[in-house]
Amino acid sequence: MARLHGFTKQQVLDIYRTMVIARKLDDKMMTMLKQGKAFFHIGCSGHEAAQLAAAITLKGGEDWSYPYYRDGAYCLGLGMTAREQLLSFLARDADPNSGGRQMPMHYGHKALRIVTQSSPTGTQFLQAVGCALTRKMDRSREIVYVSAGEGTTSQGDFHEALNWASRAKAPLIFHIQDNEYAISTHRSDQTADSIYAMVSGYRNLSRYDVDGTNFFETNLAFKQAAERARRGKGPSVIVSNVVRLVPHSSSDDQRKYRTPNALKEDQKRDPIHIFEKECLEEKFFTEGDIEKINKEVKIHVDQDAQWADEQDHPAVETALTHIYSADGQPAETDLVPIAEKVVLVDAINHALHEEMAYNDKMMVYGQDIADPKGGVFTATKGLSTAFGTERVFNSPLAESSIIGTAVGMAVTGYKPVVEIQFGDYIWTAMMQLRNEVVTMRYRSNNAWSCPFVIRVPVGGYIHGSLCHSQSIDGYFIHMPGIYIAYPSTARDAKGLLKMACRMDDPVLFMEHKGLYRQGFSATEEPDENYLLPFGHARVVAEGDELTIVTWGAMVQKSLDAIRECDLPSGSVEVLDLRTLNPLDLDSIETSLDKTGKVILVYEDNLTNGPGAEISALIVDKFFDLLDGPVRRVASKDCPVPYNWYLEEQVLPQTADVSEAIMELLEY
Ligand SMILES: Cc1ncc(C[n+]2csc(CCOP(=O)(O)OP(=O)(O)O)c2C)c(N)n1
Ligand SMILES: [Mg+2]
Repeated sequence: MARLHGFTKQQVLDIYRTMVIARKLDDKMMTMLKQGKAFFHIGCSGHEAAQLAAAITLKGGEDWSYPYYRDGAYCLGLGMTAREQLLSFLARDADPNSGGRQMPMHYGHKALRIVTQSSPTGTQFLQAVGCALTRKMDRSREIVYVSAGEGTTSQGDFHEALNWASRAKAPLIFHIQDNEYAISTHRSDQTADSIYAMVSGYRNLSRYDVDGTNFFETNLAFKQAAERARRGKGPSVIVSNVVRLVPHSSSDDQRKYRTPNALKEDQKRDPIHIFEKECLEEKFFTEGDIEKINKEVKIHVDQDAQWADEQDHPAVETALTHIYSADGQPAETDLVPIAEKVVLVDAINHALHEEMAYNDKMMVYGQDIADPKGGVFTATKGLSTAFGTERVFNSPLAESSIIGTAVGMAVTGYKPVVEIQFGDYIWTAMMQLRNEVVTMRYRSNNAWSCPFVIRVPVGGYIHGSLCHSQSIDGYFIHMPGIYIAYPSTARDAKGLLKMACRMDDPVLFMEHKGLYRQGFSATEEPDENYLLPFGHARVVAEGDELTIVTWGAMVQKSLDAIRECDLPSGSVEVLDLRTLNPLDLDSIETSLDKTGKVILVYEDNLTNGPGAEISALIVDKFFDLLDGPVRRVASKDCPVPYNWYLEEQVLPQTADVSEAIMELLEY
């Protein structure tokens, strides 16, 4: 049978038809947008050949894909239907990409293993690395596709991903679709050289620079890269040089920054015409085939668009569903002590050992966490020796890498329990956290989730200065989609961490550095079966005149303050919240019902800190129970200085709490 570059006539016709569907969908959607049926469109016109060259190399449903917003033709090539793309465009309930929750062209399809994509340029890279790492661990032949435009290679995540993928020989293909423009910014303003030149210097990384308007040339590169990845030889970068035949998006007008001539030149490189020309010359198709396919596709796209337009919108009652898993958490188990005393950091270490033994999909990584050091605070000591360096290892010194790869691992069913060495350095991972981790379940309408645990030492009182003393509570309680624990005792730390490892959603697990080895935080050690549910405060001291709501290192400060006040016993009640999400408002209500007065004591700084929110909730919900103003004792709105006399002025001290107690009692 005659073949063109190894393709049969039927295959060539199918590829052509898919390119035409992609093009006609762009046209149709723009028309519908102008009719007011939708609000956003971002097209793949000009990128079709490169994307299909990639798509036919991967197996939808077996291999994994992290496409970007311009990958419409890629998704069609993998098996997504025109109807599914139209449902997304019109934000309908049945849209498998996001159920209408995300803007159009934010692809995601569980059955095809297209992992839900968010909007930031570049966050997909590190997740794809994480996904590829577990594919390798599973000894599978599955490979991972990740794609972006050339402008996006300026993001740090891209370079972090190249580094980790190359180091680990991850089975991954990076597809950089270089249309020379990032919105209006030309490539020459992005990079010193070509993208191909820029990605040199990584061992194990293959590079290809292809004419992305030529399907056959691009496909050859993908075949080689896929074969290499499947044989465990490592990742590849394929830079396909394409043209953007449409403005950046429906909100853009490229005539403002490109000349009519330049736009005309791009039309000459239309990949569909190039494909038609070669197939006609090689007598693989006739003009009649082209005409017939174009006509048929137009009719189908019109019909599909009408069908999609008739489908239901999501029910308004569902607007708040799937922020968290509906499965809840396991119940509390009895506490059976196995040792009389354990310090908090050792309780954490033991919890990790037990959970690693319990769940063979659990992995632990972060900076310096492997033996012989076992973490800068020794929380992870012994783990890499006990469980091997495939499951417990040092990560590169890059927080976005740690969180991004964890997301990618978690979607494949693994349970990363990662460490960010200091809360003060979590900020380089903030894009992953804010726009990926916490939104994944919601934005995919419950199709995808990334349950994993982020352990992070936080807090001051250790003369750690501005960047080893920070409290991060306030930033994280602001974000729906992540559970937050902050234990003050060894017992609670063990029970909550073990629970976190078994939960179905992401968890931020804060550990106060100053409590790690404190005698007052040491407790009896619960056995391996102990699980402590989130959302249950602990009554640390009972009282009926005033309630202190607190957590972390402030629990002991509050107890010390009560002692300093020299009050009759039973005056002040202390609630240790233990988790900041969920918040145990019931326990606060019960306590306030007795005392009528409340002080919130917390280490984060005052303004917009967690106490502001809790205080607002109390005033809103329990106003009738209050006999005085809601008071806050917190850090000053100031960085934490190194000099210990200055440090004392900024962080809340026992005397600050006792003063507040006396004042409020007298109110
Ligand atoms: C982190 C981030 N910054 C800015 C944006 C806004 N933005 C969306 S697409 C884009 C240009 C991307 O260009 P390129 O990577 O070349 O891809 P192309 O659109 O050309 O295919 C920008 C700046 C964003 N989505 N995310
Ligand atoms: Mg571009």
